[in-house]
Amino acid sequence: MSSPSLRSDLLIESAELRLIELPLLNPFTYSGGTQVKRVAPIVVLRGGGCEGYAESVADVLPDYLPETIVSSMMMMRDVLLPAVVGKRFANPQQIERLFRPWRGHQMAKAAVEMAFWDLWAKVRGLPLWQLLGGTRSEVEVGISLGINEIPQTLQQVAHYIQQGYRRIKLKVKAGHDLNLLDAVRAEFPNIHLSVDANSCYTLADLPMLRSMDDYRLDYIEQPLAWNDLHDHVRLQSMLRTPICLDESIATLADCRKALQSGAGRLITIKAGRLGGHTVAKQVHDLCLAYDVPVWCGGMTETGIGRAHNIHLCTLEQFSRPGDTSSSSRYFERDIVVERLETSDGLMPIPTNGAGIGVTMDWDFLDSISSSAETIRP
Ligand code: OSB
Ligand code: MG
Repeated sequence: MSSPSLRSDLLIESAELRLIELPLLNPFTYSGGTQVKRVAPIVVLRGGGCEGYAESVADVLPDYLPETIVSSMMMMRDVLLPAVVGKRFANPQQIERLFRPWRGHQMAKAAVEMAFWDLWAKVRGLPLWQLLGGTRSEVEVGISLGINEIPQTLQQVAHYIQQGYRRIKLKVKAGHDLNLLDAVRAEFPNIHLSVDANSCYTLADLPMLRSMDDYRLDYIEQPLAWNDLHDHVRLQSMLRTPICLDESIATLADCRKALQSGAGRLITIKAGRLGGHTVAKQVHDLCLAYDVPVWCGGMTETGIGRAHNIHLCTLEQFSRPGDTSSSSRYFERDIVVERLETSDGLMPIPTNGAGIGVTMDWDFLDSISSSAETIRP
C-alpha cells in the first residue's frame, strides 16, 4: 500500500544547472596538467518536496578523459535534463537505462543520475548508502599527492601519514618517477604506497616500469593510454606489481574486458566517470565475482561529489583505501555546510539527513556560481 506521497514513481518537477568555480588551496599537478581551481557543473533535481544534488567530474581540458566542462554542460542542458524533467521514474536504474543508448558522456550522465539517487533517497527518508546496498560502517582512505618538488613531497608524506592516512598515492610523470620513489622509500620504507601515471607511459618505458617492481608498491595506477587495454595486458604480464585501472574503465564492458584479459589486478571505481552509481555498482559486483579488489577514486570533488563517493565506499568490495581525503586539504570553504574530514584515516559517512547526508551552503554556492539556469518541463 502506498499513500500518494509515497507512490513508487517520483516526478522530477524541475532541474537546476550551475557552473561553479572553487579555488584550490594548492595547485594540483598530474602528468596531464595542473588544476588551480575546481570548476564544477552542479545539478539539482527537485521533486516530491526534496532536492537531489550531484556534480559532474569533468574538468576544463580533456586531459583525463575526452569529456570537458563545456561538453558536459551542453549534454546536460540540451539532452539529458530535458529528457528527465517532467518525467516520472520508479528508481535510478530507469534513468541509467534511458541514457544508455546515447554514447559516451558518462560524466554528464553521472551528474544527472547521481542527483536522482540523492533525491530518491531523500524522498524515502533513507541514507544513500543503504539504498546502494552498503555494508561497511567504516570508510578507509588514503591521499593522492600531486606532483611537486621531492623535498615538499617528503614533507607532505610525513604530514599525511601522521594524520593517519592509510595509503599514499604519488602522481608520477616521465622523469619524475624512480627518483621520487627512491626518496620516499628511503624515508618511509613500510608505508602503503602507490603511484598514478595518468596514462603518461608507453611500452617503450618498459625498463623503467619494471624497475618499479623494486619499491613494493600496492599498485601502479593507469600507466598506459586511457584507451589501450591491450598494452596493459602485455605490461601486466611483465610486472610483479599489480596494475590498477582508472581511465581505462569508462563502462561496465571495459571492466569485463579488463578482467577477462588480465589488463589489471585492481580497479578504481569512480561513479562520476562511469555514468553514475548504477554502473559503478555493476562494476563493483563484477569485480566481486572476479575477486578483484576495488577502491573509490576521486576527482578533486566538492563536498557534493565527496559525499556521494563516501556512501559508495560502503559496498563490500571496496577493500582498499580510497582517495576521498579531507575536503580541507583542497578547499578553504566547501559548498556544503558539513566539513568532510578524516580522522585516523577513516572518513565518517555523512548522515545529516537522508540521501548523501550533507546540506548545501546556498549563499556560498551563489557567490561562486558563474551561471545558473532552471530547466522546467
Ligand atoms: O587519476 O585519480 C586520478 C584528480 C583529478 C583527476 C584524476 C585523478 C585525480 C586524483 C585526485 O588523483 C584524487 C582526489 O583527491 O580527489
Ligand atoms: Mg587515477
